[in-house]
Amino acid sequence: MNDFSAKKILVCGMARSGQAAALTLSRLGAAVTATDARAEIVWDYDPESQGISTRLGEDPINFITQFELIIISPGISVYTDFVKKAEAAGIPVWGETELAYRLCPCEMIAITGTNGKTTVTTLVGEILKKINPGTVVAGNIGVPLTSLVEKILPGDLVVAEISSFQLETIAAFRPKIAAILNITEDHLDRHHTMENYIAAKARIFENIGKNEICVLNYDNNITKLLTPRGKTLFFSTRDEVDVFVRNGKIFSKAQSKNPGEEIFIIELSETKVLPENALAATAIAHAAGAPPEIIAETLRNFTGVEHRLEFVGEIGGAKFYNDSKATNPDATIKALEFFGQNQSRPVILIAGGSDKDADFEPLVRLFHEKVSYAILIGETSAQIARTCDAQNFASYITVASLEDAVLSAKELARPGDIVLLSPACASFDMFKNFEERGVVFKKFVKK
Ligand code: UMA
Repeated sequence: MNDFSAKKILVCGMARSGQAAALTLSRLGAAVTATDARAEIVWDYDPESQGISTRLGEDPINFITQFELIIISPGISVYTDFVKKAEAAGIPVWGETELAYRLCPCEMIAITGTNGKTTVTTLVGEILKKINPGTVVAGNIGVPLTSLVEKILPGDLVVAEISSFQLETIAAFRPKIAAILNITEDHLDRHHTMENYIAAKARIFENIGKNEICVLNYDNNITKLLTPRGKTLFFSTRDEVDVFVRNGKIFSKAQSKNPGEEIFIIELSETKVLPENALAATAIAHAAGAPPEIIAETLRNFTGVEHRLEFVGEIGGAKFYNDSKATNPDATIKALEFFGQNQSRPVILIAGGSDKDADFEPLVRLFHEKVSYAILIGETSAQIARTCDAQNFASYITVASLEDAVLSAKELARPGDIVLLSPACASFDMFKNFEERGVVFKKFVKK
């Protein structure tokens, strides 16, 4: 179904994705109804003047069967009763990503993974913009792709960050290059089991044929074992696979016409990007046709993304970093390992936030070696504290707010220390999203 004119469509969830989907569908001539569990919505436009009907503050279960197609936002679980009812009635339920894919006139590169997605998507976008100025970066990175599809031309290229929530509701979605950067425990409150989470991620390859490219991390126990239908390219910091490190240098065979030909890309010491992310971006961009010198130049000049190991400022000789985007334990482990490489002194860590059923034990095990003080905040602070007790890590305190955490860190820090906000948890207990948490942290540090 790619012709939406006169179709009765219900768009669920009126935040960024839903508003973009409703507006685009209405412009395409569909009879759109927009719904949200919330009665109060901050609109980017006036729905009425765009011909969009609204049913707010209601459960769509009572009217869902009146529609021919349901579009849901990534924030709505596929286990929700109204979604199940629509499926049982045979009504197609797509995510906003599936809709965007169907409307997108150009080829797409899709990037998923538990961690590193935003950095790698940004990097790949930066590299490919240099060979195709019509490259568009969108998706889970914060810009719903449906909001851009009307302006995209057939010769353009979309580089999309795609989450497991978005992959749960695809149907025909078929990118030209698809990558899974890594899979570690996350979002178990939504997916319930690791098996479901892995299955959702693996759907990025669901419709891929033998001419499409699948990029996978060979260092990750889960992605290493995936066997998609397409041409598979592995990257690894340890093994000499398709894109690999030898003597501190990245080499790629991703474009090799002659079997086994290894192309030198860059010395790892020339870039601030984490090796795993640099390798992933190299594999994807090289497979997409980017020349080695453009990949190297971009990696060399890349200063990072906001809320990801972002340097904020210095107080009394201690350096404060914002890693608010670390919304699961593995992301925080990666941040601690990053500072461990460059810094002999352990870091003062601010962690905790809203609960996603995460297991904090692997993270807390690292504290003895990498953390001098843990300052705990939010809904999960008691759970992390119990894990510290069980692991005999006594150097932690619990505080009531992020502002108190910054003040405590300032008291504890000595010149040369690193203070790192890397929460290992989502932000929804105290903030609208991780972006707001990062912005508030930066504001307190500057204050
Ligand atoms: N809602 C209902 N009924 C429900 C549940 C929710 O009506 O049962 C409504 C809420 O009231 C709200 C809307 O649905 O109005 C929620 O929408 P949303 O959470 O999908 O918000 P968007 O602004 O559209 O953001 C989504 C992604 N959000 C999530 O996946 C939770 C954003 O990723 C993404 O940037 C954006 O689309 C653009 O593509 C955020 C995220 O946290 C950053 N992603 C997770 C992550 O990276 O770990 C997956």
